[in-house]
Amino acid sequence: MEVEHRQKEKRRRRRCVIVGVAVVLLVITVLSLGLGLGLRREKHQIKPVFLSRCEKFSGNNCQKIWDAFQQAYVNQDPCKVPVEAYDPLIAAAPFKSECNRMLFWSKTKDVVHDFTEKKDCFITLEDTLLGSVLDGLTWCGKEGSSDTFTTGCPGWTDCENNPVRSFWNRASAAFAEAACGAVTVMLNGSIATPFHPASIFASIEVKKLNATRAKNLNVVLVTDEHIVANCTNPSLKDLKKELDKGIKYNCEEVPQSQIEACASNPMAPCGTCW
Ligand code: DVN
Repeated sequence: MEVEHRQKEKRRRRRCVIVGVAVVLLVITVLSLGLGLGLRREKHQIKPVFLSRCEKFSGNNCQKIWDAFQQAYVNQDPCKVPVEAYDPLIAAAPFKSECNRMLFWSKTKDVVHDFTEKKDCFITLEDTLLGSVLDGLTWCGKEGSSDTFTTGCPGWTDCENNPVRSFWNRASAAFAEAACGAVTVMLNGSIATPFHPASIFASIEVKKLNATRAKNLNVVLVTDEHIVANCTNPSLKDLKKELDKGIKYNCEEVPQSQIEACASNPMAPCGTCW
């Protein structure tokens, strides 16, 4: 009886040890998987990308521009970087007023950049020094650290004042403030609300167009075979109403195929694509 009881007790202890070891192993596996999946903030090399993209634009002190960039978010809570944090960066690499050449867009990113890559007629924010240097990148800092991280950063909608979103909001405002002469925007005619109030174009850029510099706003409503919105769309009436008094409004529906064909035709002069 006594012997049987001791053996039972031994077996129970052994089971406890095995379960304990299994739990520890499981915790270690989950933790290392989590770290591998990017839950930890990692230092990656954003600086070489920044500098090499910047050097493609001649006549700039790229190290000075990098320093101005970094000071906006380094050693900060990545959900508490306000748009104003990038004021020194915009001052270090200001946008030029390229009259009649500035092109805005909303929900038409691919068609617009395909067009500006092939034809040297228009300039989007992403064709400028700051826009092209930071296009497609993610970055953030951390309190108590002077490093730049590229993983584990808050996403676009995780918190409003994240370093990436604040940068694009600040840069978009400065780019629109510099807009001059005839300004163009490509909007998407395949969605119900081409001028959406939550977009950067509607919430920031349109509000910064100033009639002392910008004289016209030409809307190019890009359509495909499924036209959902045309120039009579109610959201475009809102756009017209929101413009600074003195800026003339115009809207044209243009098939995407026409824009693509024109972009690919080296003989087509600027300004004849629509
Ligand atoms: O005129 C352009 C240009 O100047 C730019 O800075 O702002 C204007 C375009 O912004 P938009 O009007 O908000 O247009 P979209 O198409 O709604 O959004 C543009 C971009 O902002 C997206 O392509 C996203 O960038 P990404 O992911 O391709 O690097 C980004 N974005 C906007 N809302 C987002 C978002 N990314 C993630 N989540 C969101 N909710």
